[in-house]
Amino acid sequence: MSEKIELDVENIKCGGCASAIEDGLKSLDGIESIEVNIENGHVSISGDSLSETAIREKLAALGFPAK
Ligand SMILES: [Cu+2]
Repeated sequence: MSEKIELDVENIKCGGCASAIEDGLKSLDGIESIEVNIENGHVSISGDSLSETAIREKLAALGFPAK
């Protein structure tokens, strides 16, 4: 079943940050789409059987920890 995870993420400053997040998260299981708002650091992730823990760990490893 499709689900959505919404996170507020630190350190997002430009399109390069958004691309790094999109590329990094795409490798995780179940991810269908990722939307990054550069203005406010909001990240919306849609997919199936998402693991918020795995997503948070990946974001932290990329240098963009979720609040
Ligand atoms: Cu950037």
